[in-house]
Amino acid sequence: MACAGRRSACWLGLALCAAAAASPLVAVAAESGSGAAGIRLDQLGFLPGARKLAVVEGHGGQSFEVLRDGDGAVVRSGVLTAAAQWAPAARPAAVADFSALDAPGRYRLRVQGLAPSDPFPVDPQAYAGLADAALKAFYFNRAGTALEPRHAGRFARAAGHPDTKVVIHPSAASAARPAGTVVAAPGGWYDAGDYNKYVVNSGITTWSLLAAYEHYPEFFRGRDLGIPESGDAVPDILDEAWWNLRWMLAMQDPSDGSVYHKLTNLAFDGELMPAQADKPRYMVGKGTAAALDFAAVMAMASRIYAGYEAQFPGEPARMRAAAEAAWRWALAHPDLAYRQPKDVHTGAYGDEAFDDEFAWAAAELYLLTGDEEYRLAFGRHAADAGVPSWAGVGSLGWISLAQHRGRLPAEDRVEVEQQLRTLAAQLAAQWQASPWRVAMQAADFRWGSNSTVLNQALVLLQGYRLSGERAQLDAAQSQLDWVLGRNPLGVSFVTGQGVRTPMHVHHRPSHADGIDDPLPGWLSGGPNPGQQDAKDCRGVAYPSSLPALSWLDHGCSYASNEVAINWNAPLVYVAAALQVLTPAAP
Ligand code: 9MR
Repeated sequence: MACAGRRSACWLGLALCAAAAASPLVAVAAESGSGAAGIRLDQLGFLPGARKLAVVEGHGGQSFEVLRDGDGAVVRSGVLTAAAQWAPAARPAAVADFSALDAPGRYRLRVQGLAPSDPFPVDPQAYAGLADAALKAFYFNRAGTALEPRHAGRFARAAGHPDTKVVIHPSAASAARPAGTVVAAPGGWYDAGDYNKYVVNSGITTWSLLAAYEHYPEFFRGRDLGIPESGDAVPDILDEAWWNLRWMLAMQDPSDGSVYHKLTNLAFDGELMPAQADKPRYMVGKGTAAALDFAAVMAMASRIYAGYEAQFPGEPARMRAAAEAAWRWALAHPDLAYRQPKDVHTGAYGDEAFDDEFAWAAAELYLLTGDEEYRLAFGRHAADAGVPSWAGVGSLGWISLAQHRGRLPAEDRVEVEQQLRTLAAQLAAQWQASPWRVAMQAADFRWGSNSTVLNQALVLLQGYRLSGERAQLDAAQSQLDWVLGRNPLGVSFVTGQGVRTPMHVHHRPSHADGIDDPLPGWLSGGPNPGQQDAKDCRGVAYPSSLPALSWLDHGCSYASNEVAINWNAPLVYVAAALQVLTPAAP
């Protein structure tokens, strides 16, 4: 991936500009990396009934106090757990539990010998604004449309990437559409910090948003995101998802049901605004993963938008037909991996194993059609549930089946519940055993680690919904806490949400718009000791190579500080789910 410093002044001389570009945040990280003591907690605070934990790092204290912000009155006190070493950050950590604090207000934590914590609220709507912002971020990544001031405010911009003249690349040619054919596939979301559009990653992303709606419809029905469709008869989350679904439909070759792998440039765009980035665009590759992810999403969307037939006339049927055609194509091409052509240098999203995609698509098609063929296919392809990722989508099928378990034969219902409950129990045990109270293990810190944190939470929430076991809800809360500041860097990883937030995400419009603040509501990828961007970040040192500290708030750092739609989608899910599921009282 191409990389550049965030500001144009940094574009040419990363080594020279490193010191100037290092935000206060990097200074905080470096200090933390050297073993600074401190109190880390969720910078957006807590719902009154939530489990409320903070972590005290690198300190021998035994007790803590909760102060009311403002007059400093001590409203609670408690005992810290014994400090224990946590390998991913190699620092001792002790836990403060102040769950009984349930009166709405603003507070700080105090431990003798340390600076008081950031102020934090206890608020019955603690995560509603977060869910809105994380969803609005998708609007900010809409391709092929101008963002108007009344929806985008100071982030308004001209349209780019119309994608009305997309060239079929030789890797995607068919008899009906030979290489060089020009087709249209406008709309959709830019994938991430780059301006390309990838079907595989759109798959899990769109599922996560549609699942959020399907699981918590009341929460989403009432919300006004300030997008162009706000105020119509459709929940904004479904309007936003439709922006991408309409594009995805155009990614299918109508002659045979196959699906293009991606719509991209040959190489990544420079650090330009969309309207300035006008390189030719291509349909690149076809494959089993794209076809099955497409089939799964279209089947799910057909089921959900059937409730809005009046607003989307004919679309549920069109999506069903598209899903079935893609499924049939995949049956005939069950093992076609995407291979990056030599002249193409954009993201690969390559996958070699397709049982999980088959299982997911079969689950969604079964729920849509009730056809035994799909139930049997699910049984043939499904493996034990795991934490979802763009390459590992089998659990999305388990979760959709669980949502509709009342319609399943009894023995299937038992199996579906058991799969998700077993995985959630395992994650809750990891959470309980961790000195940081987070389910993440050292090996989980890879590219996009913050999305792993949130997808673990998403699974924990399924366990809680099925079993009512409070520890699973508490563990999910802790995972969100991690992303919002209860981590060894003391950073809330969501732009604009919290006290110390990323300022230099790898995101082209955030670089190129000339506005200091990044686009709001975006989750930074998170600590990644792989540091695959080191060659593009010359002169800008990561603060640490430890798994949980290996993060760099610099525009060069696509491996730790990019944003991506598949990382934001579980943030929307988890924020909404905790807002809905957390009991009113502790
Ligand atoms: O999220 C992807 C990560 O799992 C891979 O390790 C990485 C390298 O292949 O690519 C990530 O996806 C990127 C995609 O290829 C292009 N758009 C930006 C994505 C996030 O960095």
